[in-house]
Amino acid sequence: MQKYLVIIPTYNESTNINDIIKEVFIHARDFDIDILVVDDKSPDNTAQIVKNLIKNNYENKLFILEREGKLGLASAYISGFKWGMEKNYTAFIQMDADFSHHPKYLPDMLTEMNSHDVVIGSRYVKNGGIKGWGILRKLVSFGGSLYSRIILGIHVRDFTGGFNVWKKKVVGTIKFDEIISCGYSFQVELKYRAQKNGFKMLEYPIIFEDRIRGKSKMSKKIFFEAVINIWKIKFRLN
Ligand SMILES: Nc1nc2c(ncn2[C@@H]2O[C@H](COP(=O)(O)OP(=O)(O)OP(=O)(O)O)[C@@H](O)[C@H]2O)c(=O)[nH]1
Ligand SMILES: [Mg+2]
Repeated sequence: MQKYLVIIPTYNESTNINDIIKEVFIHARDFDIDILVVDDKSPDNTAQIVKNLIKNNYENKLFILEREGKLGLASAYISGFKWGMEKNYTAFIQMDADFSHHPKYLPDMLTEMNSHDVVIGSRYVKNGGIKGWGILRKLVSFGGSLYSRIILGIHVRDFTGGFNVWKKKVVGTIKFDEIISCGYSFQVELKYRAQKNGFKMLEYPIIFEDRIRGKSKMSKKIFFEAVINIWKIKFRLN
């Protein structure tokens, strides 16, 4: 029996976290699934909401890793992967807390894992797309994937997306100590490493919807870090 771990990093997601957890369990009810929330000491008490859910609804199904402060998306995922690798999970799902990655896609994405090592929730394949973003944000995102694709010379259409499923054996090949990225280029780096290691990848179409509640953590600093890191990924990983 396959056992999956959904890893949800959070920073100030108190308006979303309760609903996203419930919806994940509802949509993925035909799968054996646990959720790990990795919270970076959110000042809005996201962690407390999760702890109440653990106590009242989802003991032994829902878990929380509480970190000392806002340490970034990449290290949140690395902590989550490390936590899960020591346990008996067959695959890991990365997703945001803000409903941009809708849990309704989980059953189909998990079914595809029967014949693939990595499934990427992809906005840039047929039937995929984005709702609610202005032209600038769309350009930044699509440009980011195109930029990564050209520089790294690898054919992944949605390089920057953060809704992905990874088999344990794929995560097992990633040396966490050597990860270059801190923020959003982490997604690019993981996909590049997996592709170079010859794993079987599928881009499954998703409609990404802009968050309705809570605030984005995307900043200019994070954006420029990603632009530079793609070059580091190219030269250090060859
Ligand atoms: N633990 C942790 N989670 C983070 C950090 N930065 C962002 N997140 C979470 O990572 C997910 C993605 O962040 P978002 O702010 O939605 O970023 P985004 O999706 O690129 O931007 P928007 O589309 O504008 O929402 C969300 O669940 C955030 O709460 C961080 O430093 N630490
Ligand atoms: Mg988001």
